[in-house]
Amino acid sequence: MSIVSRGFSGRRRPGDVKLPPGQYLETGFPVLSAGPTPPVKTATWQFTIKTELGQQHRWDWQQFTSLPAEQITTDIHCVTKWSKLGTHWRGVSLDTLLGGVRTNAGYVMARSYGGYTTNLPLPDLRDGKAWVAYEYEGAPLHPEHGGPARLLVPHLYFWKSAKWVTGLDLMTHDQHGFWEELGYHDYGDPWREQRYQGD
Ligand SMILES: Nc1nc2c(c(=O)[nH]1)N[C@H]1C(S)=C(S)[C@@H](COP(=O)(O)O)O[C@H]1N2
Ligand SMILES: [Mo]
Repeated sequence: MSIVSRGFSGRRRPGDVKLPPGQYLETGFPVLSAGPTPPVKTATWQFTIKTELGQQHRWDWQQFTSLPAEQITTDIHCVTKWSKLGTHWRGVSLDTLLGGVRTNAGYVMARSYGGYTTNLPLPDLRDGKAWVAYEYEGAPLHPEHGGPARLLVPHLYFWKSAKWVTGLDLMTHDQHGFWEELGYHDYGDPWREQRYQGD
């Protein structure tokens, strides 16, 4: 048995924060959008999971917000090098949304209102690792940050967390989304500093 001290409380203090390589600590919440904020109304909002066989699973806002939701506390890491620690969200787990979906797909293309896309391996959306989030710090998600709802996949760089998400297309073969097509990394693990293709 060791008698090494584990710190005062186990809580993180500014001095012992561990950030992924090349990242700095951000206390604000920068807005990063490749285009204008699309107007998305909850009255017409839809979220659709489409399987590789073309089967569609669709929720409107009422149905979506009636699903069991979770509180998420997580760090987020943007490829432009800011990281934000301990952010609080409320959202529906992708495990819940994928629960009734039969698929053999290995990949997903997330699609957003406004046309943004980003690709992810399907396993990265399962097992408590990803949500469709609709609250941030106790308030409805602000439109600039992806409201009414955005993907939240905090273990990957934040460009994978599609704002204004409206669907997931399940794919048997990987394809590039918007930033991936422009040279960003296919996977985007901040701890392995996978910023660009080839990293
Ligand atoms: N639809 C959409 N989602 C998007 C983006 C975007 O331009 N459009 N930018 C991505 C990038 S590069 C980042 S860092 C985060 C920024 O989220 P924020 O504006 O809430 O900080 O959203 C990601 N999701
Ligand atoms: Mo980003």
